[in-house]
Amino acid sequence: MEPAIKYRLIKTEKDTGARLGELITPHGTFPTPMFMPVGTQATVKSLAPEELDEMGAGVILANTYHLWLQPGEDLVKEAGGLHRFMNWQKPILTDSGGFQVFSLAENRNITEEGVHFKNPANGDRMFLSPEKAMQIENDLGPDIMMSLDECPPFFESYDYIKHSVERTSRWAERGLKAHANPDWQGLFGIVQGAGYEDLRRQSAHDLVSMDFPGYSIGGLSVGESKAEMNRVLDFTAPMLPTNKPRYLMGVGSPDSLIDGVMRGIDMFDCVLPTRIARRGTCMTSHGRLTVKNAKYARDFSPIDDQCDCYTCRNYTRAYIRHLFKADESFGLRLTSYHNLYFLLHLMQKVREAIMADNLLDFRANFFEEYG
Ligand code: PRF
Ligand code: ZN
Repeated sequence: MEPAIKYRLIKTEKDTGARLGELITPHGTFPTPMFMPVGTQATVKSLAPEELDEMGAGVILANTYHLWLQPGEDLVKEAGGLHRFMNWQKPILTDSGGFQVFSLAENRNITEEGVHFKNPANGDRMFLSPEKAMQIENDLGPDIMMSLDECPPFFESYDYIKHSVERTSRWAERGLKAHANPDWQGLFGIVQGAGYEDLRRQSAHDLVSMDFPGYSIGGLSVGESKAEMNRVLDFTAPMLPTNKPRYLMGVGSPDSLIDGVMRGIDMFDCVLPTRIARRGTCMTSHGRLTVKNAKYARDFSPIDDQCDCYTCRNYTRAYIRHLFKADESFGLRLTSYHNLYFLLHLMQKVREAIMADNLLDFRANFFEEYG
C-alpha cells in the first residue's frame, strides 16, 4: 500500500540542519518548512478560506477535541468531511485532542486506557482513548492526523516522564492498529520526553520502529526557556528519520521558527499570530507593534512598511486603531490577516535562504531589524 502522505527532501542547508522539502498529501503538495495557521473550530478565526489561500497558507490545522464536543464528528462526516464542511480544499491536519483535554477540561484523570474528563460545557463525563481519537480523526477526514499522546509539564520528575513516555508509545501503537484509513490519511507519532535526552531517545526509538509516515515533537513550548527548547531540539531532531517530515507542535514566534528550522524541523503551528492579532498586536519586520497605543492615533502609515499584504497595502495604523477602539470586528480581521501573512512570508524567505545556503545571514539580518 502506498502511504497517504510522502515527504520529499530537496536539500539540507550547508551550514545548518535546515531542510527544504515538500509534503505530498491527498489534497495537494505544500513546501516545507511551513507554518500552519490554526483553525481550532474548523475556522481560522475571522478569516475566509479564500483569504488563507491567497496569503499562501499551504495547510491548516483543526482540533479533534473541539470538533468532537461541537458539532460532533458524526455531523462533520455527514457533511462530507472537514474539507467540504469548511470549504477548504488544501491539506488539513488535526491534533488528537490529548493536549487540549489536559489544558482545557476539568477533572481530568489519565489511566492506561485513556483520559476521563468532564465536558467543560455541560459537565458530561467524557472518555478519550487512542482508539476514540482515531475514530474521530477518521470521521473528520483530515490528510494528516496525530496520535493520542500525553504532554506532561516540562519540569516533571524523571520517573513520571519515563512512565508517561512509555504509555504514549503504547497509545501510539494502539492508535496505529485502530487507524481505519492509512491509505488516505497519514498518522504521525508524537515524540515526548520533556528535557531528558535518554527519554526522548526512547520515545523516538519506539515510534520510529512503528514506521509512522511523519513525526511530531511534542512537550515543548510549555513554559521552558527558548534555550532549553533549542537544547532538546538539538538532540531530538537527529533521532528522527531524514526521509519523513518533522513537526514541532505549538511553536510560532519568529525566533523559535527560525531556531526550529535550523535544527531540521519542517512544520510548525501556533495560535500566537491570530491570538495576539485579536488583541491588536502585530508582528512586523521591526518587532511587535500594539496598534491600539495612543501614539498611533494619527499615524497614517501601514502596520509594517516592509509588508505587502492586503492590510498593509490598503489600511493605516490610525484606521485600524480606530476600529479596535470602536470595537469593530473588521480591525481584528485586518490584524489577523497581516500576522498570518507575516509568518507565512517569513517561512517563504526562510525556504529561499535554505535554497541559497545563506540561512545564517538571513537570520542575522532578520533579527537586526526584529530586535
Ligand atoms: N501534544 C499534542 N499537541 C500539542 C502539543 C503536544 O505536546 C503541544 C506542545 N507544545 C502543542 N500541541 N498532541
Ligand atoms: Zn501586512
